[in-house]
Amino acid sequence: MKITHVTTRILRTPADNPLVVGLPAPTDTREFVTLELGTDQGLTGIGLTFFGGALTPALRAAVEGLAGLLIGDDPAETEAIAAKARRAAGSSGPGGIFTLALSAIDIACWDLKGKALGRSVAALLGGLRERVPTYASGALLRAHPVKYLAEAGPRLVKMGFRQMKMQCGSEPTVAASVERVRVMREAIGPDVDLMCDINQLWSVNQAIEVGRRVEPYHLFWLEDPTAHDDFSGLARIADNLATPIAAGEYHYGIVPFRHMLQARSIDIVMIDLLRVGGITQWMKVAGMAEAFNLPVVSHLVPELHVHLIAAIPNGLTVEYMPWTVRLYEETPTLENGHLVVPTKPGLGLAFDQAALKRYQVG
Ligand code: SMN
Ligand code: MG
Repeated sequence: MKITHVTTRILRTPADNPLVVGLPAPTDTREFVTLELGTDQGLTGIGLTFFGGALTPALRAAVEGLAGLLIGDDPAETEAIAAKARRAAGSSGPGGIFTLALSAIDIACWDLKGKALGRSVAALLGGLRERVPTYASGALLRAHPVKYLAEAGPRLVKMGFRQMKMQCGSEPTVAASVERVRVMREAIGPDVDLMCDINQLWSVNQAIEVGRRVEPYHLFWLEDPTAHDDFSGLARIADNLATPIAAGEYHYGIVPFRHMLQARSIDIVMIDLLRVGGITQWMKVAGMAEAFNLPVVSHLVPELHVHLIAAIPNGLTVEYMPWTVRLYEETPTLENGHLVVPTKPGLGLAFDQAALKRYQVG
C-alpha cells in the first residue's frame, strides 16, 4: 500500500462541551487540524491534531509538509515514517508543533493499517477488551460555582457516568478547595469515582496540605497537583498522600515519562495521544508504565483513545471529553459508564462531511 495524496483542513468549533448544561454558551472557539491520507488501494486514513491555538495555520502547514514527504511510502511502516519525519524536521521537535503534526500522521497510518487488514486498531494493538470504563470530563470546571457542581454531578450520574472529573486549584483558601470537594462528594455519593484536576496550580506544599484535607472524600486521583515537570516535587506529593497522583498529559514524546517513572512521581500515567507522538509512541509509554506496574489513562479525544485503553493490560479509564465527537459520523457508544470499543476496520470513524463544511476555515 502506498500513500498517494494528502488532504488537510482547519476546523473551528465553539469551545463548548455537551456535558455542561444550564450555563451560558462559551464565546471562544477551538481549532483542529484534520488529515486524510489517500492510498493507491483507494483507502483513506484519517487523523486529527490540535493544541495549535493561534499557531494552528503553522500546525496545519507542518502536517501538510510532513505528510507530503510520505507520498509513495507504505503507511503501515509507522516507525520508518516517524524516523523520516524526525529527520525532515531537523531539531524542531520533539516538543510542540512537530510532535503534534507527527501524531496526526501516525493516527491516520494506523487507521489505514486497520482498514487494509480489516481489523480495528484496538484488535491490531492487542484487542484485550470490548468495553472500557470512561469518566465525564470538562463538566465540573473550577470556574463553575459550587452550587452548580452540586447539581451537575447527579445529572452526570443520570446520563450514565460512574466516574467524573472536577477541577480545583484557583480557590482563595485551602478551606474553599476542601469545600468544593466536599460538596461534590456529597452530591454524587460514595460509589461514583471522583477525580480532581489541579492543572499544575498548586505548590508542592499546597498540594500536600489540601491533599491531606480532602483524603476523607476518597478522590480516585489528584491530577497534575504541581508543575508537570517537577518530578521530585510530584514524588513528594505522591509519598505524602494516600490519594493516587495522576500526571503526564503535558509531556511531549516518550522520554519525559522515563524521568517521571524513575522518580516514582506518579501513581497513574496519563498519556496525551497528540503530545506523545501518536499511537506508535503512546503504546511505548503504556509499556513503560506496565513495567512499573502502573495503570494508564488517556487525555482528550476519547474516540481515538478508546482503542488504546482497550488494548493494553494496564488501561484504567478513558477521559470522555467530547470536544471532537461532533466531527465524526458516529462515535463509540456510551453504555452504563463504559465506552463500547469499535470493531469496524481501523479507527471505525469517518469525518462528518456536513461538519467539515460547517466548521472548515482557511
Ligand atoms: C485539560 C487540559 C487541556 C485541555 C482540556 C482539558 C485537562 C484534562 O487538564 O485533563 O482534561
Ligand atoms: Mg488534566
